[in-house]
Amino acid sequence: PAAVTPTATPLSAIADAFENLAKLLNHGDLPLDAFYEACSFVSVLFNCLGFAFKFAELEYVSKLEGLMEASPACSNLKDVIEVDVANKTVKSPGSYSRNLRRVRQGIDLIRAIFEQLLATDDSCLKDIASTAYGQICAPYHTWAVRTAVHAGMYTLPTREQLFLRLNETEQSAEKKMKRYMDAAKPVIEYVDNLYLSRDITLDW
Ligand code: 1PZ
Repeated sequence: PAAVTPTATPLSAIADAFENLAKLLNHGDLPLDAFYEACSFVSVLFNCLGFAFKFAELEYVSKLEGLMEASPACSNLKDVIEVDVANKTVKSPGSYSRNLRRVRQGIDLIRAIFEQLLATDDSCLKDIASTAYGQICAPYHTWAVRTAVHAGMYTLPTREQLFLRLNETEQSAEKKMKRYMDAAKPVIEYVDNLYLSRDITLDW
């Protein structure tokens, strides 16, 4: 009988993409195109959440596309910061560096959601997602956005439905979520250091 190869699922694609990104970190600056590609895989997660998070997807995608407009002038993420530092536009609405900060918050939010999913077997995603959102994004979001996100939390699927939609079981998802968490961590730290090394604080 032919060897059974495990089917690629959205979660394995996300874990693979971030592991490749983490490997690139060992070779110096992160290329913008590789970062963009890995961050694009995240979009499939939104499809599992339902209509209430459509606005989150549109927001995330628009920040990612805005960041990619820095190419080809900027070939890596360090150049992106350099350009905005030179133009004094690091925190300006819609700037590359601001979009990079927002995308970074998105991939960190997913890391925190996975962390919460692994920490509890709670079947209700509302508490899991609220805790992660409160830690990672809420401090930087306006009252209007926090209110909309809070309302959306009541429409989330159950944990079982989420894994089913991702074509995973509790067991198969666990490994992949851990792989993503391990790979995303150094990538997030790298992005943070791009700002910190230019004396830009991360309180926004
Ligand atoms: C399985 C559990 C799922 C939980 C889902 C939790 C989703 C939280 C969604 C947060 C939506 C925030 C939408 C709007 C944010 C805006 O305030 C900022 C504005 O940035 P500015 O224009 O001031 O520079 N936009 C962003 O931060 C863009 C990225 C937000 C989306 C991150 C979502 C990450 C992935 C969620 C998991 C699928």
